[in-house]
Amino acid sequence: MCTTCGCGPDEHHDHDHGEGHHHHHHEGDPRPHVGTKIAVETDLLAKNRRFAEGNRQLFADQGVFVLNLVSSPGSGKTTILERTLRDLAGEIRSAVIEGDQQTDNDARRIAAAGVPVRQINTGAGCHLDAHMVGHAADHFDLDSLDLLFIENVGNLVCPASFDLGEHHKVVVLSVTEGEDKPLKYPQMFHAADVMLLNKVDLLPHVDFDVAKCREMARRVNPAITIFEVSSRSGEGMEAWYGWLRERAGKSR
Ligand SMILES: Nc1nc2c(ncn2[C@@H]2O[C@H](COP(=O)(O)OP(=O)(O)O)[C@@H](O)[C@H]2O)c(=O)[nH]1
Ligand SMILES: [Mg+2]
Repeated sequence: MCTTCGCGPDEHHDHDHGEGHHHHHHEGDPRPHVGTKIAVETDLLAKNRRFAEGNRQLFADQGVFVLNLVSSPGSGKTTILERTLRDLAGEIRSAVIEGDQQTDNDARRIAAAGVPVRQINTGAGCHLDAHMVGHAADHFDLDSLDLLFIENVGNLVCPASFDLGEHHKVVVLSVTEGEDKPLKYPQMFHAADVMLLNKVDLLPHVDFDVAKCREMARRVNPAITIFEVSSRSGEGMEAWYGWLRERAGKSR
């Protein structure tokens, strides 16, 4: 969880990092004591975990494989989804939950790919939580789905702490972001089981050391599965689809 904003599952607070009015704090002292903060965080995460367990049970009962896509903004989560959904259409029955602070731009892109989609706008919130996802999932006929993607809010920090009841977190890192991100955001790369190294079509134009990046990702998470992909050229996507096919698709 983000220890600066103390973000939690039910808080839709405005917080700013400058001249800040912390509406949700006590008068006088604008910040809670550290001990209070830790207690609040523990409570929020415990509550989230209970909702996540509910989701996990629901997904298991309905036989749907659920992936939580996380990354910084612009790494290519939506583009990867668009291509994956088009390429696997007629083979794996999929749906998408789209998380963003504002707009339904991504939901419209997914809908254009012919797949059922629900948008969650988090407002000031910097991550999806299990309660929001449970409500969004209610809108699908889960029993008729093989695969549910959740595109999280673009943020390499806070979504790492929030279990949504998914089977795996899939972290997307693009080659324009620098190979050191796994070491800078270790919680996220530790929480993810898969890393999609995206935009490899741009490698000739950027200083990005793929071998170093793999090594850094493995340093924080020795078991992480890595695919090098381009959702633009399609390079490497087949290996990712193979991984998906092995896990989703109860119809076959
Ligand atoms: N060159 C290149 N651009 C990409 C690739 N994947 C995504 N993009 C571009 O990166 C930008 C952000 O992509 P988007 O999917 O919206 O990222 P998101 O914020 O993580 O959902 C868009 O302009 C995409 O066209 C890729 O594999 N190669
Ligand atoms: Mg997106």
